[in-house]
Amino acid sequence: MQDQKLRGRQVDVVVVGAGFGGMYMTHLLVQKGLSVQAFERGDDVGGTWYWNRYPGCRCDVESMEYSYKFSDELQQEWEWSERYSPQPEILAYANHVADRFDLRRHFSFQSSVTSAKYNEADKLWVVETDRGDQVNARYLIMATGCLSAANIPDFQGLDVFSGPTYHTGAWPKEGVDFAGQKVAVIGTGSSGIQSIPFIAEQAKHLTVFQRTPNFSVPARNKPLDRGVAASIKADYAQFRAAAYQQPAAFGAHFPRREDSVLDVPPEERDARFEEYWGHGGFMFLSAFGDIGASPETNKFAGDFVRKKIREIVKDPDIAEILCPDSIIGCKRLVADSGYFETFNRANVDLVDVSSSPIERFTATGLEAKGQAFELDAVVFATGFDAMTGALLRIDIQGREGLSLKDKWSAGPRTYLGLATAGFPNLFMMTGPGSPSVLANMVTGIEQHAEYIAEAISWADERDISSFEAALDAENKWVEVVNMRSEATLYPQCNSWYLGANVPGKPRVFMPFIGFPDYVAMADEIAAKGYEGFSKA
Ligand code: N01
Repeated sequence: MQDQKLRGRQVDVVVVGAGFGGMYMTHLLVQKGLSVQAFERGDDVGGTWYWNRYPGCRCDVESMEYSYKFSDELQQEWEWSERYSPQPEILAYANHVADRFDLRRHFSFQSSVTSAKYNEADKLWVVETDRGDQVNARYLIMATGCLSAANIPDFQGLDVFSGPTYHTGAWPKEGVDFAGQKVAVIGTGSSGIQSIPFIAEQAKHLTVFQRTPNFSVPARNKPLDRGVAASIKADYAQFRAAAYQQPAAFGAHFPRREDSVLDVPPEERDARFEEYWGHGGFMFLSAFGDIGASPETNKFAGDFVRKKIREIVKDPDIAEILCPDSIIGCKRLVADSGYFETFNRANVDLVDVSSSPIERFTATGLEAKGQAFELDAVVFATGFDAMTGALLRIDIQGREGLSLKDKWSAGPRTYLGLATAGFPNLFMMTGPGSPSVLANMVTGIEQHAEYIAEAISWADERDISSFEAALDAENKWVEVVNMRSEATLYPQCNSWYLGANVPGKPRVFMPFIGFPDYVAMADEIAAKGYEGFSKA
């Protein structure tokens, strides 16, 4: 952390965030000779992987894919140890990248950006932090992450609970020792499902409060086969290029089937599901081509997982509570390591709070379903104010004092998920309206960073000082994003993709579905002189 406040410093670009997005963005801009001031609220780099240190945290995109491809030296020299990387290893990788490309010198750490206001007369963004910094910049790039604004529901009496509480997305650096404790985990999304088996092993007793059962498939994590890693590295460019053509920018190495369940005889259907279940991870949803679009096929996939849950969980009543009756893949599928098996442990209880919510916290625990639960510690695995939360918690004002919060009061509106009308020279990395959370995040980040850096160079070469999404282009883009989601089953459940997990948040499907199509459309827009952006 630096001691000196930055007052009145002027730079070409302010970048907000030191996750994978902010780091690569900063690297590219500096390489182009632009002056950059970057801010980060944590005390070091890593973003998501800096904050999410909960036990069991690991990536569910495979290691050889969940990494930068911009530097061949980097991808050749780094050795991943497991099929799916654990959080400490990804954080070590982020630190390695920061060291290797000397990125930290551009960042002020422990500095949260509180406001960013566009000064139209000077065509400058005025950016302020909670440390009292004030920096002016021609461009503002928000690399604040899609899942970085923690959501802790407004539980009655939470302030009177005397024990410690933790959010999975803001886990203490020094770790937490639950040995001998009675612990509650609230929430059964990816973070809950990953952490529950580990907390169960450590705690004296664990109570899991589940509002909605979630579909989860085995990750089948294992040590990364060195031969496999070497063969990928022998032609990493080809491996990356194949992934780039996949709908979610990963998973080219295992077949993505195009046929429908309805095209194959029942015995073949089950064998297919079994094969994909055995492979592990998200590829389960690629066992048939229409799992995400056909309710009938989707039900077959869901039935298969429900059958597996009933086989794994010994107590039939608990198994029923754990069986989702929803659309598989509609909420984000989870890849787990021993999640359902955890409910066979004698020290684990499951409480279904789907029909009657947690009533209140007390000094010694919480009350739900008319019952008191004595607790030493509580883990909120309650997710995030996704995609818009990190942006809207900052007071961002564009032309004529228009606030982003007001502009997006009925849901986010962007052009390409990169820019929004009324906010010149503001770019969002992996913003709403871009593939973002429905693609390999690192690949999406690289594509956005390169696109933004090129757009700024292009504008600078033409002495363009104001580069802004045009309203009609934005309106058309929002329609495209909506149309693509409506062709799928995604809008039919209460997922965070729709903002449904945060009370009062407008219900809008936020990500763009289909990475390759997105890249093609974005490239065509650039080739046509950044069509749909107003330039002055
Ligand atoms: O959050 P979530 P997450 N009372 O929103 C429940 C990424 N990620 O942190 O479903 C009781 O999915 C809520 O219930 P419901 C990944 O993209 C990736 O787990 O809303 N419960 C739900 O069960 C993921 O999707 C990785 O009814 C309440 C849970 O809390 C995203 O982050 C690892 C409640 C929140 O689940 C978010 O995952 C971890 C209440 N009042 C995360 N409010 C990997 O790469 C909420 N809940 C592996």
